[in-house]
Amino acid sequence: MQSTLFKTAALLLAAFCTAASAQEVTLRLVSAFAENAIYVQRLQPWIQKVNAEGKGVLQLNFIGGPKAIPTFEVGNAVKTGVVDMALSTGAFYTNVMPEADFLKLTQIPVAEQRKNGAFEAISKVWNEKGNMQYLGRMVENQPFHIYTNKKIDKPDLTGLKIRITPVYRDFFQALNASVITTPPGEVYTALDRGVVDGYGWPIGGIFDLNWHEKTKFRVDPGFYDAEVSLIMNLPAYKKLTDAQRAYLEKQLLALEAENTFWTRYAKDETARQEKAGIQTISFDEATAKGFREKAYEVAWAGASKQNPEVAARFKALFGK
Ligand code: 173
Ligand code: 173
Repeated sequence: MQSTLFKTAALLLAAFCTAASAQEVTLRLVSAFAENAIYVQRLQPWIQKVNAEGKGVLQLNFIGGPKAIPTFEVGNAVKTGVVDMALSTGAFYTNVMPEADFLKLTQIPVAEQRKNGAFEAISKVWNEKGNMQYLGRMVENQPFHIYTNKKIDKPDLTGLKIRITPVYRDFFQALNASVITTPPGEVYTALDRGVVDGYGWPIGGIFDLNWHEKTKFRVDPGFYDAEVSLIMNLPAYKKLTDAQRAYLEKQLLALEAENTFWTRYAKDETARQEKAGIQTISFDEATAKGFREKAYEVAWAGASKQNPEVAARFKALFGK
């Protein structure tokens, strides 16, 4: 009698647990940037918050950085559902869709992109071409720069070997550089061995992997805006319940609301570079203006070549 009661209770408990866990989903998340990169450092507390507040609804399981999945393979892992979610920049998954790299060309904050239709336009392309949901952008106000060990006195990289990703390719080639694509994890070694004379990177983050030890100059002004976003496998996203999707959305908006950090960080990192002895190379006003204009011109021309229809749609929505 007692054992029957026990069995019934155990069965009921098991059924309850199944029902409860059907409402809680655990998503596997990787990062295309190494775990000590600033972007991942800032993602960690958010993951903890999502998990603390999302008990019984949604949990995130952070798998790791490029050691788990190499930087340039993260996009495909999301597309095919090997992982559910990733922190990446579009330049790392142009192998999935060349349009991914267009996001560096936004000149308005993500909050505004959500209002003016840009975010929706991006989402549509990510759904259709990447089998992905574009979730949210966690980095903005981080312009890219040229960092070099050879002094230049005009915007001309003739004779310089520069480490790039797709972000910089068209522009640096237009400046006559010879270019080598590497993930961030290989930059230090490339500098150390003299394989490259310099590299492209945003204003912040060069201290995270000690690149400052191998960097003499930063070229001003910066150009574009580093885009680092969360992306998700589309079938996994569609499988979420309404409550799970709403919860995720709420947390993504909270993450984006923290983006005011980046303006301050850009200022701090600029000062830190100066303190570390990195000299600024700058041009006269007209040359600087031409340099920035050329950066955008060349990039939009490249985008139009990749996908004229999407480039035109984005360009109309990404500008100030
Ligand atoms: O892959 C990396 O090594 C990486 O993303 C990175 C970049 C800068 C600082 C630290 C890590
Ligand atoms: O690796 C890179 O230089 C790059 O493309 C990038 C993009 C966004 C943020 C940081 C780096």
